[in-house]
Amino acid sequence: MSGYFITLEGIEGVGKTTNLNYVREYLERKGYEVVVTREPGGTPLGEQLRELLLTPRTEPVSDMAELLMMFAARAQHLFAVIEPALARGAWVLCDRFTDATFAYQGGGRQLASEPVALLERLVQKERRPDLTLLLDLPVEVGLARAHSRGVPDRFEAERVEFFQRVREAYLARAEQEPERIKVIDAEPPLAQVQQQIDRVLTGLERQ
Ligand code: T5A
Repeated sequence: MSGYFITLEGIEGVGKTTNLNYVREYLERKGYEVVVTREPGGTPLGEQLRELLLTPRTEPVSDMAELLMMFAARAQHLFAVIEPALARGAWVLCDRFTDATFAYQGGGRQLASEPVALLERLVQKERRPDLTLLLDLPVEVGLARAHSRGVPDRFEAERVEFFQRVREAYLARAEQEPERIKVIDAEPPLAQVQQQIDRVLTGLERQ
């Protein structure tokens, strides 16, 4: 029996981490084994790469170096965590995955989708998420939530226009893949956001 791979996506401060825990509790109540993980990260090597990627630095970082580090972390994550968990039938809940690379490196950094798609095929072969919850809200609202937590990381320090491009790239992907990517309006109070998530998860059980 193969497991089920769910990812949560969205710009800074949309509530991915908050709602990941909500989805985990929902699935655990149903009796599933749930593996919760994140990108970049999810393995000791991946967490070290995350630290390198998120720490603000004076040295300019090439967009290509950033892209390759994201996929280096992802290759290790697939090898050590995601594929083994899916192979034993677990549900994998991942805070960000390759849609984030299309959105941040493809859209935000303006590398376009071709190099991302190339690495996606190389690193992931056929593996894609079964379901993606794209939490969406206006950039200003997300950044205000994220900034209320303190010192911005290397991405959070980007300009508003960067996150506008990221959001647009996410929404464009959702339009291209409406079956997999479910857009959730993340602006209302949490209870209303979670009602929308409930509807998607209930739909899964009926399949
Ligand atoms: N990245 C990642 C790439 O560039 N390429 C890639 O391929 C990948 C995988 C990772 C960074 O790496 C980049 C993108 C990112 O910049 P991260 O920590 O995973 O960083 O991502 P962040 O977006 O920075 O995580 P945040 O913690 O900022 O955002 P979350 O998880 O979306 O938000 P959360 O749940 O922590 O909530 C933020 C605050 O809002 C409140 C929460 O209580 C919390 O205080 N909140 C709400 N408030 C009111 N109403 C609601 N509905 C709320 N929902 C949450």
